[in-house]
Amino acid sequence: MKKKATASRGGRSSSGAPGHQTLQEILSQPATWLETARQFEQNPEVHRAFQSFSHEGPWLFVACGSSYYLSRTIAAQWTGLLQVACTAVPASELLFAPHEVIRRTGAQQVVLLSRSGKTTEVLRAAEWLKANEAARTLGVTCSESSALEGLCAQMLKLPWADEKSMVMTRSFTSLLLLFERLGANFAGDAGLASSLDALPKKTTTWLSGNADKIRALGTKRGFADFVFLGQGAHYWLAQEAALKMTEMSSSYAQAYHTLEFRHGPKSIANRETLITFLLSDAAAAEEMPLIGELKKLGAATMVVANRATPELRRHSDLLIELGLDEPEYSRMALTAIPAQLLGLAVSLRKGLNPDTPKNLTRAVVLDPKNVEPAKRRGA
Ligand code: F1P
Repeated sequence: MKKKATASRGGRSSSGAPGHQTLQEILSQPATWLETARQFEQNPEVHRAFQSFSHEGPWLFVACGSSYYLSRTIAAQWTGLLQVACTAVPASELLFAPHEVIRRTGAQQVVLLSRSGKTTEVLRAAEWLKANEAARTLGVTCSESSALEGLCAQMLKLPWADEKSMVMTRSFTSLLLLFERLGANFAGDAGLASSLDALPKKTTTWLSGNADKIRALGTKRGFADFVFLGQGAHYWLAQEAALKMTEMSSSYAQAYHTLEFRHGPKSIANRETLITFLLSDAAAAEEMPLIGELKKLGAATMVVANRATPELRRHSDLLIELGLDEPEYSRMALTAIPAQLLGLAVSLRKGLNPDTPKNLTRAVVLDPKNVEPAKRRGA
């Protein structure tokens, strides 16, 4: 039998067993969300950060990696919730085509989102915006102090949501929930705000009934590659899920709009492929037949749905039911958790350590001598 790779290949996390830190951070999400809600309600710093921003748009989010997919998820929700133009770009896009991005988005309010507050591309984007007085800027980070602070008009910090591990898990969902709360406030949607209040307790119950099932799927069977599918805002959670799987387990993972998968990528479906569906209320009826089609091609399927149906049970190797009465927006943070647990399990099965993934660092900080200083318009 092939000798199992030793965990030492991935290095040991400071807290002992490989993946221990990441697992604790994943399981701490309900408590972290409660603290986020408390801070949103009671912390004057949080209120001050938002005071000079209006619910009128257009809004632009600028970020990298998981923070970019988080920004896209928020922007997709706010466009519907606030009925304003709201989008997100990778920081590098603003760097290399600033006038095109500002003109295309009409952005007057820009959120620069960086867990570390150290990512060079985000800092350079903030420098350009400041040098060109291009928009009102809000820096958002989980670091107590960072270079981002001096570059933005307002700062919002969530240190309680930061991770020690490399990959973003609770910081991703806590930031998402904070902006969902802000969106609910801006929209005067008390129903959404109260449904967000219910989430931490329901997620604690959900974790006790589902975390082990998801980890078992990733532990028991080896897969050559992973696909994550979603429509609308769920597409951006699918992108984040694919990034989690790649970061934690050094596996091949791709994300598509669910129905786009038929238009070519479907050719990879086989026994060694695990395809995860993040079903959305709007598209579920049309996404459902694709699950059966891919099962017929031999692929394994994990389906994350709010409510189970006999048909979903029939076509899912693992059907994960959220089971919440809350509106879809407030289910998004919970929808992000299955991929976090799956990535952790696959990483450990491969003898890696998701606390300290291969080739990666917590933030991409580039050597200053290779970085162009921000230029003023026409300079
Ligand atoms: C952005 C980021 C992370 C990624 C990795 C490298 O970091 O791309 O999303 O998981 O940690 O950095 P940040 O700007 O949000 O700190």
